[in-house]
Amino acid sequence: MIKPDAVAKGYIGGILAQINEAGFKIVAMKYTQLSRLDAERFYAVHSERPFFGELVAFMTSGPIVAAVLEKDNAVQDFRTLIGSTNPAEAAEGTIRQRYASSIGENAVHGSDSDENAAIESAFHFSGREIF
Ligand code: FUP
Repeated sequence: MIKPDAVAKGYIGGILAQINEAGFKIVAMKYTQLSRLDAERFYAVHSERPFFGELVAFMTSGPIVAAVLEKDNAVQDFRTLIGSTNPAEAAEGTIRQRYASSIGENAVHGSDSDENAAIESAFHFSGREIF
């Protein structure tokens, strides 16, 4: 996902270009906004964390871009491309270093395993929206 902060700041094009240049194929994509229930479900794993309320409020604060990306070693390579969760610790040239402003408003989400990538892909897209 390209998160509401990056969408609001006009970074969709820059982020997608960087994703393309890194060799990812976009096999599904949509511009949408998460409801409160959507965000609570998507981040259910964090429901007991102190930042959960803020995370849900932020993720529902404006539109996002959801996409499914394909590449060899996609999960690991995408996490390298986006950089650390906290942009202050993200490596030079990573998407979060370039476009994120804080650990909460960190521009992009990437799946952390192949299993979660499949779950998160099904969360956003039906089978006939994936090419
Ligand atoms: P990541 O996998 O890098 O997106 O990071 P996490 O799954 O650990 O966290 C998911 C989201 O929770 C982050 F993108 C932002 C939010 N978060 C905070 O707001 N504060 C924290 O201390 C940790 C995470």
